[in-house]
Amino acid sequence: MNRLLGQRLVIATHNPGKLREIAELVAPRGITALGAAELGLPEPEETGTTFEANAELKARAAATASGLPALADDSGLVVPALNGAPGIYSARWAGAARDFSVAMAKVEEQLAGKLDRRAYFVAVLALAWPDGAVTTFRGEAHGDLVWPPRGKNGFGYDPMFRPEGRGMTFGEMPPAEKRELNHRARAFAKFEAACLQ
Ligand code: ITT
Repeated sequence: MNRLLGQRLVIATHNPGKLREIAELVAPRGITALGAAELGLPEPEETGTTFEANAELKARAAATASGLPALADDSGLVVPALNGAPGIYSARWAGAARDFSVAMAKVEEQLAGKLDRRAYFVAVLALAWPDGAVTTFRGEAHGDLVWPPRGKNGFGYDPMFRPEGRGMTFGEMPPAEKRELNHRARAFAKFEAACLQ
């Protein structure tokens, strides 16, 4: 049942890069996307210990505050050779200034001397309703890390992440090519299959 058709949907993120990507995914579906910042919604503290828990708490907070269905994204870069770091702390590694050149340099510094440069992005989308019901959808994109960072497209860790089988980093790819391959679009495809048919 498509309860979302013709609805307004809050995109419960304060990250402009995510908002742009999610709004582009939602646009063709006849849904009006509203950003959390434009609605003046507060940014909840991410107290969860998993991507799922943090996505749920952000979606719930936005749905409760706005009285509308809300879609939140919790995501991050997982590096197995760093025991999964930065993982759910991916935004926090960039510090209060959200400087991802600093966060990427930190990843590279910790990888020094390690041969295993594999990494993957995770995105968990949570859809919450004002009555408290929540569903989550997970997508992943696997690849490896290059140094120095390359390209100015995308956001966050994109300039150092090269998806499997491609020569270009997400930072070098045109947005349409990142859309075919990325974790957020993969999670969105599951959300679409479950909620927008
Ligand atoms: P909201 O909580 O308001 O959505 P945030 O940036 O704090 O914004 P997260 O806690 O989910 O969101 O942090 C995820 C971080 O992981 C994000 O800041 C990016 O740096 C990184 N990240 C997630 N998806 C990415 C992508 O597609 N490309 C590059 N980096 C990404």
